[in-house]
Amino acid sequence: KVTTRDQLIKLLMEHEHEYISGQALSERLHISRTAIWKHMKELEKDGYHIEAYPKKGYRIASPNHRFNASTIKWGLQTKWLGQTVVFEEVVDSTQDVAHKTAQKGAEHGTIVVTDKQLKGRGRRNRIWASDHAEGLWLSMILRPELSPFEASQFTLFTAVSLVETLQKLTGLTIHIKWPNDLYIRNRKVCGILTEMQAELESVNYIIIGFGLNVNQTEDHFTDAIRERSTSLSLESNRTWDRIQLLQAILEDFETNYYKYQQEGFSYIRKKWLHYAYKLGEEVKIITPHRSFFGIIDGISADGALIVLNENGEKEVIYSAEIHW
Ligand code: BT5
Repeated sequence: KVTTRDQLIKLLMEHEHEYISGQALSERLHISRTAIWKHMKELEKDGYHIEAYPKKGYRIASPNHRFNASTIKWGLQTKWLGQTVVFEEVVDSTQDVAHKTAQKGAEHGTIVVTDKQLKGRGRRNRIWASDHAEGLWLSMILRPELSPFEASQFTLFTAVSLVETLQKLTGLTIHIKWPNDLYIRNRKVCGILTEMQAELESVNYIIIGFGLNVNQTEDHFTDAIRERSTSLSLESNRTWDRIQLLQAILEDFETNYYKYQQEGFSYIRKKWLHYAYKLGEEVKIITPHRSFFGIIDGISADGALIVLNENGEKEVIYSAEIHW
């Protein structure tokens, strides 16, 4: 249900660069000017910075309004994803908070969001640089009907959903590097980390974390990763409102989730191949057992990587690092 407050926020966001009069707002929303004024006070309390001038009207002063549970939820058009938000300004890792929250019985769709992580992590305990409030660092708690071996498909699904939203919003061209990276040109802009709690047969819950570089400048990246990393801002020469991005990501993810459930992984696979990075090209593949050069041929019906090895034979790879 869209509340008056949601509509008000939407109107203000649409008129981000101009003032909109109390009279105009009151006519559009069918409430009194006093009611508008009260709403503005509430918005301010929850972190929006509103400018108000007697003859001009109202305006949201900074598009990068404060990031917290209520600003994330306001105007969010989802049924379950992100309807419960755990927000902390600083955490070690949203994945750890999400595991604890899930173990306490958090419902499907609960998200854990932060401004800064002190111990953000990637796969195999690699470091995910996120000790500043310029990106989106979050974990989603999902409780799908799933067997453990299907969980890796969720990473690919998340990648596809993220690419679609980000391309739509930013106009940038984004590719997916198997299994869990989003790339713009030759640089990583986002990484996804899927973890789960499972029995032999069934998944109790899965936690999908992603880190998306949004407003970083080059200075935000350490020497070790600067050459290989980028942010939406660096690629588009503008800053992005993290809340608008996050809301769009959650809304699309929820819509795609239904399609994925109805149509199965084949639906995701087709899209994934469309966005795949280095498809048909030679890369270096490092598996736990060996490393070799091969050509990326695609992904299998269950999401494993298919490569053509040195002898031109097809190999199915479940776990590997890809380099070039
Ligand atoms: C990933 O791992 O790419 C998964 C990253 C998931 C991060 C999210 S943030 C919210 C949630 N909470 C967490 O603690 N984690 C998740 P992997 O494929 O292993 O890649 C890690 C590698 O990416 C590092 O070794 C660096 O080379 C590089 N890297 C680290 N920080 C980066 C950044 N901010 N941008 C681009 N590349 C980065």
